[in-house]
Amino acid sequence: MVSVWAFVAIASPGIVRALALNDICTASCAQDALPAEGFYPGITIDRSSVQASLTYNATFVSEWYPTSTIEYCNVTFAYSHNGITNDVVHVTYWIPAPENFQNRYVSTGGGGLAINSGTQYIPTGIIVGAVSGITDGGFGSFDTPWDDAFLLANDTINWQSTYMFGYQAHHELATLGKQFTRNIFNVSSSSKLYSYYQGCSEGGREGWSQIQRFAGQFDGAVTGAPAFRFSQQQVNHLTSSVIEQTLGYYPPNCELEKIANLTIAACDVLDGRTDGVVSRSDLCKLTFDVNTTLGEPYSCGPSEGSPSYGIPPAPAQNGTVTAEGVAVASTILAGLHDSEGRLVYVSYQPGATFADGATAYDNETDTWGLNIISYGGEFVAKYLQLQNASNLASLDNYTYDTLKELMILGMNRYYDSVQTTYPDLGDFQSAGSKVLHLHGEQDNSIPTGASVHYYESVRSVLYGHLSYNESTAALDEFYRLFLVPGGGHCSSNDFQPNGGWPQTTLQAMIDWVEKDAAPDTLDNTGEIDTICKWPLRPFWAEDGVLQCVYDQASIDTWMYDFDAYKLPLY
Ligand SMILES: *[C@@H]1O[C@H](CO)[C@@H](O)[C@H](O)[C@H]1NC(C)=O
Ligand SMILES: *[C@@H]1O[C@H](CO)[C@@H](O)[C@H](O)[C@H]1NC(C)=O
Ligand SMILES: *[C@@H]1O[C@H](CO)[C@@H](O)[C@H](O)[C@H]1NC(C)=O
Ligand SMILES: *[C@@H]1O[C@H](CO)[C@@H](O)[C@H](O)[C@H]1NC(C)=O
Ligand SMILES: *[C@@H]1O[C@H](CO)[C@@H](O)[C@H](O)[C@H]1NC(C)=O
Ligand SMILES: *[C@@H]1O[C@H](CO)[C@@H](O)[C@H](O)[C@H]1NC(C)=O
Ligand SMILES: *[C@@H]1O[C@H](CO)[C@@H](O)[C@H](O)[C@H]1NC(C)=O
Ligand SMILES: *[C@@H]1O[C@H](CO)[C@@H](O)[C@H](O)[C@H]1NC(C)=O
Ligand SMILES: *[C@@H]1O[C@H](CO)[C@@H](O)[C@H](O)[C@H]1NC(C)=O
Ligand SMILES: *[C@@H]1O[C@H](CO)[C@@H](O)[C@H](O)[C@H]1NC(C)=O
Ligand SMILES: *[C@@H]1O[C@H](CO)[C@@H](O)[C@H](O)[C@H]1NC(C)=O
Ligand SMILES: [Ca+2]
Repeated sequence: MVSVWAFVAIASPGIVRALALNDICTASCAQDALPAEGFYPGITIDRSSVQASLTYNATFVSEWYPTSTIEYCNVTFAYSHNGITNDVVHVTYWIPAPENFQNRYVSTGGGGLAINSGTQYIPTGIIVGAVSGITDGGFGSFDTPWDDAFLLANDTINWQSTYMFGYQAHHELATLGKQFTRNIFNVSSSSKLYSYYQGCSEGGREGWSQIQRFAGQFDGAVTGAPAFRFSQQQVNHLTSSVIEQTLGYYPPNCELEKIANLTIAACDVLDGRTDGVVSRSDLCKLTFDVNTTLGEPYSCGPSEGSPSYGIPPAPAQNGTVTAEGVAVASTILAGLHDSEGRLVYVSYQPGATFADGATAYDNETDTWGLNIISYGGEFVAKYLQLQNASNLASLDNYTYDTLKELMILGMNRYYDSVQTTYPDLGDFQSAGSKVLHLHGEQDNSIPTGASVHYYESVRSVLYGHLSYNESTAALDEFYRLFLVPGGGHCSSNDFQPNGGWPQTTLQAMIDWVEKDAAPDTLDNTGEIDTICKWPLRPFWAEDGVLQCVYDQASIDTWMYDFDAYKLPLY
């Protein structure tokens, strides 16, 4: 049927009036374009659920795409998996105007424990002339996060939700979305429809879940700061608190912020350019001594706290950096080690703020105490202990070894669903697919080193027999990693605003896939306009010109031997 439509369109170009978006933005048009029954075995689309609505002139502002005013048709429909009762999955596809359609499809991902980001990322597809999709994973609604659906009862995992979140929902979103795109725009099965992915944080992990399993599904994927190595990532959010508890010191938040600020001030210049940006956190790691912050005065105004981190309000604070504060900061920066001194997981780069180390002010006693970051606490309470709770009540008796054991428990339980570290990308490469992986060098929520370590796992699994330079050159053919100077978690960093954030990465990916223009650098916003490709590192020479340099000592600081595990931690 599709090819007949294409034939008609080609055979009578003079007769066919150019279609406008409102010609095709109807529920019945969308219904006609649904993938045929049986197209996706095991899935039944509810053909009566289709809704379509047109939006003109909506302006979207994001660090992930250029500010744009767009028109789009919002099509939503539901499907279910055969044999599962009460199973309803919703997908939304935004459709560009026919004159803007560029033969492309784009899936976009979520963040935190949400499988989609509402309207935050989906415009990126319309901007590049693509049909663009999001899914609700079957968790209830587009606004329902996975953790609301994860337990069927205390002690009973909803495994369907787990595999949907892990990878299945995105596979379905893309498979259905690509066919829907072909049908609505009459792209015959013999013509190429380019397909892409863009997501960051949990959305970055979702992208990798597809790359690792469905080799040719996307021609190009842009994955930012992926929340992969999921069990380590989530439990690691508790590391800073357990360090504070173990060392017996809960620093006022202002003290840790001051240590971060002093680190930025000291390390800024190491990259050759004094711009308030730590572009070389590796040189900072090699040369900066946190002890130098001892005794420095700090002062902060009152804070409102942060509900998403569970942090209560606090009054104005001042004081001087203490030896205990320095010890907490250095222990955090060293990464989690077990009781035998073996490395369990990596920390944030020096210069990143100590978000996980946030403490809670008690206005009754005028003291600072434990604050349990809910990302970590919920993972342990709900996903490991299987209790319907959104956080742990305490960290009593938690040691570094407890954290290691929890990481291993979660890794084993969720290895094939959310862990997402399968390192053999041979099939992805053979399919001709490409990935651009980026990560803020000063991310305070997902360690930058977590991304470098995965790159390193892929490199050694695929090309361990080659020299380092030969193997990174081989990876360059399909997998390129970029660390954003001073970048925060999936965005520019308030503490280093001149660092900016790359805004046109999806376009760079399109140029790579469709024009074979592989990016050696990424364009960036802000004062730093170019981002170097790993393992090259930015350095500004005396003439002020950016060079992307090879620096073995710096590269070595990004190599981790997670010797607390008996098997390789990919
Ligand atoms: C959208 O913006 C264009 C250009 O400014 C304008 O001509 C058009 O009338 C607007 N459409 C609607 C529906 O507002
Ligand atoms: C898209 O359509 C669905 C279904 O009508 C609606 O719930 C949703 O709010 C719409 N989204 C946007 C951004 O228009
Ligand atoms: C978990 O608790 C929330 C509210 O605290 C409740 O809405 C939900 O139904 C509970 N889920 C289960 C599986 O008990
Ligand atoms: C696709 O083909 C059908 C059948 O010829 C036609 O009704 C429809 O307008 C076409 N759509 C586009 C976007 O060209
Ligand atoms: C920092 O100070 C601590 C406590 O005095 C000391 O143990 C440690 O060796 C110092 N670190 C450096 C790099 O001098
Ligand atoms: C510290 O705070 C106290 C009480 O709020 C105030 O009296 C004092 O001036 C402050 N000191 C500095 C150095 O800001
Ligand atoms: C003290 O903190 C509690 C809990 O955050 C809050 O409910 C209360 O209003 C605070 N009291 C004062 C005097 O600020
Ligand atoms: C499930 O576990 C939570 C947290 O431990 C508890 O508050 C709740 O009462 C339990 N629900 C049932 C039905 O036992
Ligand atoms: C912590 O350990 C102590 C001593 O072994 C024990 O009494 C207490 O119940 C433990 N607390 C928790 C929360 O497990
Ligand atoms: C690897 O390549 C870099 C340039 O990218 C070069 O400086 C370095 O010497 C090479 N290393 C080896 C061992 O050839
Ligand atoms: C840290 O630096 C930021 C500016 O980047 C400033 O707003 C903040 O007050 C500083 N914090 C401290 C404790 O000095
Ligand atoms: Ca700098």
